[in-house]
Amino acid sequence: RSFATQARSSLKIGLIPADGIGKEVIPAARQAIVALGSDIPKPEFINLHAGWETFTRTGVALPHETVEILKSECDCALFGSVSSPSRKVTGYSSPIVQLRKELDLYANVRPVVSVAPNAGEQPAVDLIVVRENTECLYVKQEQQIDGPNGKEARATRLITERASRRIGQMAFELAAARSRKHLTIIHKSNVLSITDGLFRETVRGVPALTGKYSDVTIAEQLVDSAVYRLFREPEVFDVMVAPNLYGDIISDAAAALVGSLGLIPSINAGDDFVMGEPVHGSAPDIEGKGIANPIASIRSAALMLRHLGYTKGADRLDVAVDQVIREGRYLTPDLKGTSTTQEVLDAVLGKL
Ligand code: GGG
Repeated sequence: RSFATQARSSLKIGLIPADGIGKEVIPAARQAIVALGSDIPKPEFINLHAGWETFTRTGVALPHETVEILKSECDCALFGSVSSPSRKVTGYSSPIVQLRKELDLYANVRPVVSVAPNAGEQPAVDLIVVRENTECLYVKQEQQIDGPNGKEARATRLITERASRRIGQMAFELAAARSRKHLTIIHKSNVLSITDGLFRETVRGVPALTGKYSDVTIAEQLVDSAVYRLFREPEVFDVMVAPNLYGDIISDAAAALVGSLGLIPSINAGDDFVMGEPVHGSAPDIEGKGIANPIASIRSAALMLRHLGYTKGADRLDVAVDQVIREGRYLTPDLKGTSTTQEVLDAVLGKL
C-alpha cells in the first residue's frame, strides 16, 4: 500500500516470459497493463531472459544480469513459465526456483475462484492457497549413491521456524482481510512429525506471537485428506497455508474445480518485491499455436498491481476478465472454446 501512495511517474516492470507459452501470455498481460492508462503510473517494461531456452543458448538458466536488473531497476516483475527438463542436466537449475530465492519471494499466493460455476454442478470455489516458496524439498539438495540395494537417492526437506512464521503471518494477514476469516494449515505431521510438526506449530503460534488475528478461525487438515475434501466440499476452504510442495499440488488440484489451470494467477511476494506468475507451466503441446489462455497472466498482473496498492487498476483488470468469462463468447480451448490468445485478449481490452 505504501508503494502506491508514493508519488511515482512510472512503474518499471521486468518481463520474463521464459519458455513455451510464457512467450505468448506475458506479452498479452503487458498489453492489458498498458490499457489501464492513468489508473496506474506510466508502465515501463524491461525485457529479461531466463529459462531452459536461455540455458541452451547461453549455458545459464538465470543470467546474473536478469537478477541484477530486477533488483536495481524494477519495481515489480511478471514471469511466464519454464520448461525445466525432468532429468538431471549438468549446470542447469530451475530459474524460477532460483529467482524466488534470489529475491527472497517467500510467499506464493494463489487465489482460486470460480467465476462461472459450470451448470451448478460444482459448488462455488473461492479460496487462496498460500504456498511457502523458499524451502521444503525445493532446496534441491539431492544426492545419489550406490548402496547395498543398488542406487540410493535422497533429498533434504528443509522447514525452518523463520520461513514458517513469515508465511504464517502472510496467511493470517490475508485471512483477516476476508469475510470468512478462516485459515486451514495443511501438513502431514502424523508421518513427518518433525518437519511438518514445526511448520504446523509455528503457523499456529503466529497469533500469540503477534498479538493479532484473534478474529481468524484456525483449522488444520492432513494434506491427503485436504485434497479429498477439496474435491468433495471445496466451499469449506477459505485461506489454506502449506509448505512448498503441498501448496504447489493443492493449487493445481483446486484449479481443476474452476475449469482450467489457464485461469489461475499467482504472485511471488517478499518484503521488498513482487512478481506475478501464472500458475500454469510452459505447455509445450500448444506452444506456438496461438491458443494459450492469457487470463492467468492478466490476473497475475492484477494481483501484482493490487499487492503494490494499485487497487483501481487491479479491479479493472479483474472485472474485465470476469465479464469475458461470464459471457463465454471468447474462450480458449482449455475452457472448451475455440478462440485464440489474441481474441481473448482483444475481448478483455474491449471491456477495459
Ligand atoms: N509458471 C509456472 C511454471 O512455469 N510452472 C512450471 C514450473 O515451475 N516448473 C519448474 C521448472 O520447470 O523449473
